[in-house]
Amino acid sequence: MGGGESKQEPPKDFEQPWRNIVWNSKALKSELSEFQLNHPDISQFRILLHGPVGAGKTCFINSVKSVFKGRIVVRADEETSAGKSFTKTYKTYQITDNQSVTLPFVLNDVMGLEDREEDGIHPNDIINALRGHLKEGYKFNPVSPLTDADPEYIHNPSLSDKVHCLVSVVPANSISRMNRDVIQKMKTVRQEALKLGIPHVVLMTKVDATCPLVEKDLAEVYKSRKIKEKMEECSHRLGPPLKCIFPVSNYHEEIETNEKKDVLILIALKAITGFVDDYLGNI
Ligand SMILES: Nc1nc2c(ncn2[C@@H]2O[C@H](COP(=O)(O)OP(=O)(O)OP(=O)(O)O)[C@@H](O)[C@H]2O)c(=O)[nH]1
Ligand SMILES: [Mg+2]
Repeated sequence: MGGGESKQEPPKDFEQPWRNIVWNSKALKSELSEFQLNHPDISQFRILLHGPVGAGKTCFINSVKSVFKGRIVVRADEETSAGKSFTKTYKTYQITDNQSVTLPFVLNDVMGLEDREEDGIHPNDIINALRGHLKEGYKFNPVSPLTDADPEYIHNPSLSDKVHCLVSVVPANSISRMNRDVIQKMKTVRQEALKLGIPHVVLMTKVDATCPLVEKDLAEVYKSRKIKEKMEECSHRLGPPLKCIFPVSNYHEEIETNEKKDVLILIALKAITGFVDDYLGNI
């Protein structure tokens, strides 16, 4: 849709939102904090975020922390300038709410993907993470992914070392321009997740920077044609069906949290939790 990008054209919207959203974060938050895992071996499930450099992976982790704390949290390091991946090590983030209750999931952040072979995380290291072979603090090396000959390699990962949901983080405003090699790397990782039976979700970030309607009012996100087109593009380019794709807008400039951003993030987390529940029920 080359011509669709023209700034002159007024954005078209649907009369009715195509997903029904109740803009109330409170119920979603308690549902998630009270969620009980249906597996005896783990008390928390692991969500792995990957995607191109600057997609908003680290920003999403801080956003999730902010949603549950009810204030802006800046813990995981974000970077404002595009370019080389800012995140360099494998790190697990716990989420706690404002009552200091720990949520039943953890988030893992990895180095970003780049188009050049020798830059960015090697897809084999994302696969290593999926399978539970990476130790906390592992430093990514783009040219040489971890192998089983390495002393750092976890040979017999427990269920809690492994990843229970793969999340691809893709910016809505650059999905069309995303390099074919990056897409290919993401597809390879998706195939591995499917082979392992691990659910795969796409978080489409930066919807605020993609459609003027949405920039003005985030509640318009499911009325915007442009956002739906971008979600369809994610589906075509990466593989997952639309029902596994969730638009979000991260906290990146605000000094307070707001209901609409919270709800979109919580809806994505609720869907992930449901998919993981199904997955754990089957292993
Ligand atoms: N407008 C807007 N900007 C965002 C959003 N999410 C992230 N950003 C900005 O995008 C930039 C990159 O975000 P990061 O979270 O550091 O990206 P990353 O995916 O962790 O990148 P690497 O660690 O370098 O691979 C930051 O300047 C954020 O402020 C969003 O939803 N909307
Ligand atoms: Mg990062």
